Amino acid sequence: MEKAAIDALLKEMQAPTRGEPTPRVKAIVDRVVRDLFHVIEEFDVQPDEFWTAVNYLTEAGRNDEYGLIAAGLGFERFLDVRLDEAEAKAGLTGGTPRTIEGPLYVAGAPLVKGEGRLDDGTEDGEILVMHGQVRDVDGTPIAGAHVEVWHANTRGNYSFFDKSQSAFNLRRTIETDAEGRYRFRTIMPAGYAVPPEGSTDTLLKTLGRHGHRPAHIHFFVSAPGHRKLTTQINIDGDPYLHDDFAFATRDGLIPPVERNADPEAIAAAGLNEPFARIAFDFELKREADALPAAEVQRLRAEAA
Ligand code: MBD
Ligand code: FE
Repeated sequence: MEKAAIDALLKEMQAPTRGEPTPRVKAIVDRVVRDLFHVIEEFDVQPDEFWTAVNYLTEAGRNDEYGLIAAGLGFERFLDVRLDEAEAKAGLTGGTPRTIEGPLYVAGAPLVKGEGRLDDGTEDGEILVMHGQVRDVDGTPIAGAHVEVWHANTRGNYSFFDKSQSAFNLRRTIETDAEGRYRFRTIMPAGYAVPPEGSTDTLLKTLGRHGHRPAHIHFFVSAPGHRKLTTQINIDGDPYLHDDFAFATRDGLIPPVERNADPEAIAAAGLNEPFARIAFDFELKREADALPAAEVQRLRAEAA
């Protein structure tokens, strides 16, 4: 088909026939449909192939995998790059780098003050102690900041989505103390892999890709007057550290892991076996006018 003939067809199809369209949504939908028409033409997509794609999308929705697909195809990372650019243009620089939220946050985790334990003690993992300070970009500590933390267990599974784990296992909100400090004890997470034979796995395999993430810990860090930070740290040494299917690894988010087997250090930490320790400080940018919100609205799981 001639391009002009496609566009003539589209013009007819996209003319409003009832009521007032919502201009932004109409402009975007019209553009996406137009681009897809041209893709079908350019690749000579056959009806069977088109309906295979529709069925794929239907099943991906039924499997609740769009969050995974958005991460795996790089959309979530792209949105981060755009937010970074908007902040840089507004003169907001410095601070801890953001990186993607992913689809596995659950709202409503217990709040603890200063420090807490994330694991429920049922799993025999390597003990990890992580601690640090929340500061603004000038280095001033922020007392009362909220550090929301969530991560996978030793099998790479997240509580709530993995019904074998207790409620809010490996999930807490920690409020920083008077010096802006937080500290938690947990177990070392393992890397994540997309559900085998699921929609994302099928797609990635077809694209010649894998669905693995390096071991990581997620954070939302928030305080009044500051840009909400969505970020993660990666566990150094993971084989997928620079081969993340979700493109979330960033310089500045790979803190050293200190392994401690010295009896005195173990006793000083109030433990009775060797442990790993990560020190990591968060720096929040100050909020500014006329910037896209750093707090992203999306459908999230919520547990009581
Ligand atoms: C995860 O644990 C994750 O963090 C992302 C981004 C995607 C899938 C699983
Ligand atoms: Fe994750």
